[in-house]
Amino acid sequence: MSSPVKSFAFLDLEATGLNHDLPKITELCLVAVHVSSLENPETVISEVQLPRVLDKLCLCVDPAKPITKEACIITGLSNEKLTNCQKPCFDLNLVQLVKEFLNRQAQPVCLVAHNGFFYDFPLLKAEFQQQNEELPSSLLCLDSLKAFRQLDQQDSRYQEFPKGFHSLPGLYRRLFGKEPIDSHYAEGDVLTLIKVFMHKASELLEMGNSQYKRWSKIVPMYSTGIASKHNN
Ligand code: DCM
Ligand code: MG
Ligand code: MG
Repeated sequence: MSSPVKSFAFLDLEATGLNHDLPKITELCLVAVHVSSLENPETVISEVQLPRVLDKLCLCVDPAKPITKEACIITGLSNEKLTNCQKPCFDLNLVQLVKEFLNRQAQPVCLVAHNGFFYDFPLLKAEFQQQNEELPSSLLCLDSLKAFRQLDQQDSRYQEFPKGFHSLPGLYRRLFGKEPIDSHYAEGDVLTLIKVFMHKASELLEMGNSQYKRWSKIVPMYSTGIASKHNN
């Protein structure tokens, strides 16, 4: 069965904290890959290589909100560093960049993020909403955490999964027998995600339509104005 999706745009966001912190984005990375690169991956000594043709967008963002201590430690991004480097906030220019980046890809495009249905997509949608902006409703979304979990549930070798079994570092360690590089850096997490996705690409692509959600069905993590009201 040929894939209805022509491009996969792998996404990772770093932010000021977790859902209950009403986070604001501190870093965004999108890496777009054509479906043909996933269907016919290049290998060197039987190791799957990242596609040669990929588009990358990676940007730091001033969140205009305090970054929690935990987020600061794991991402290495502090309010001070982002201010010193004069990074702009999540503004209309960034909205335009993301839109144009996705427009350049062969259509239809599917965003892929690990735990995306719970964290990255609702957060991105909340940021867009604060700019009174939207992504095209035809855009598709896939949560690789949900997809990997579903694949393993069909595998009779597994009865139940230990904690962290389907986390991004957990999957990477299991598939590659080593630690992922640059965890909690948006680009590092995206490249790790592409590598684990490529490892199971044929199975993941075969799961097909049941895995995709339309962007229009994603509910923003919080409504406009709430995160900035809690700034202090
Ligand atoms: N995050 C957090 N505390 C954690 C894990 C994540 O505050 N223990 C927040 C900050 C990260 C964001 O989630 O920037 C995205 O996580 P990840 O780096 O796993 O993509
Ligand atoms: Mg992430
Ligand atoms: Mg990350």
